Amino acid sequence: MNLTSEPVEKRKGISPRDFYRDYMQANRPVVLTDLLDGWPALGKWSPEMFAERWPDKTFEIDGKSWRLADLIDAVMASDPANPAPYLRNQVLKEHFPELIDDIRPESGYFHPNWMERSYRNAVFRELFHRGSAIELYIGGNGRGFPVLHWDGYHTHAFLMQFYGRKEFFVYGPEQSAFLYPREDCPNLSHCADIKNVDLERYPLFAKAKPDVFVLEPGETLFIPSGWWHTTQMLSPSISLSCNVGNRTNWAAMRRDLVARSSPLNRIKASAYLSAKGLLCAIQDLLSLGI
Ligand SMILES: O=C(O)CCC(=O)C(=O)O
Ligand SMILES: [Fe+2]
Repeated sequence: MNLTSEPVEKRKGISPRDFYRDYMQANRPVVLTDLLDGWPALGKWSPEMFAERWPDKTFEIDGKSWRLADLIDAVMASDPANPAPYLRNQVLKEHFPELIDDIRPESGYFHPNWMERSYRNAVFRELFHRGSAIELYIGGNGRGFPVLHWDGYHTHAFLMQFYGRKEFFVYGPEQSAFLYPREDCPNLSHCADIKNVDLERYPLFAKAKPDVFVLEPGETLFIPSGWWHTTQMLSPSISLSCNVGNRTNWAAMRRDLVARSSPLNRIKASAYLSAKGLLCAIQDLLSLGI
């Protein structure tokens, strides 16, 4: 098995349709350097903007309550020896509805997204509503995502960088055997902090080879279903994420969602999601010709 990760390409000028075929359907990561061109958020959002407009808004991070102005001070002063807390996975439209006009989530690259369709089943309606929400991340130099993981339920993810620089560590699904997935949550690695792995306990981790690169402001990483990743910020940083499910990853999503249902509901959940997948595929055929 060749485990040297191919470097993630950086591309621009690729149409949504070609992106869908060459990356989403092929389940290959890519950095799109022009997806955010023309989004008002780019060039407008900064740590100072958040501190000035919402100084007293509070967030709970790692059990402690933070005023946004104090958090931004910590983010600006953050360094690897003393990293600031990471405000992450905050649903943008809940916390900052005023900022929705600055983003263009209707971008063709994010569609089709079956999680945004309507669901009669209340459990899946709620799960997909939350699962497809655009999320915000603000953090400082030296801090990163707390755990090596792939995104829950095998969704695809777009990670959009608006301010500052973020380093990514990406491993293909074929490296799972070296990454010690947790038995209770197979999308999280026992080797949460990849820079401090106990190699006596997790010896195969030494064989894992990530592709490492920096996401610059204006760039978007597409991280496909089942690809492992984690991050470290190299400066104060502001990003958004968006998760997508469609024909390209529905079978894997369905398997995960069914496995997570109570044993009594598994057959029902499986039939429901299969039928919904078929319906969504037909809708796509009629409206998009994909
Ligand atoms: O931007 C980051 O720090 C990583 C975010 C991420 O991978 C996630 O929220 O699933
Ligand atoms: Fe992720």
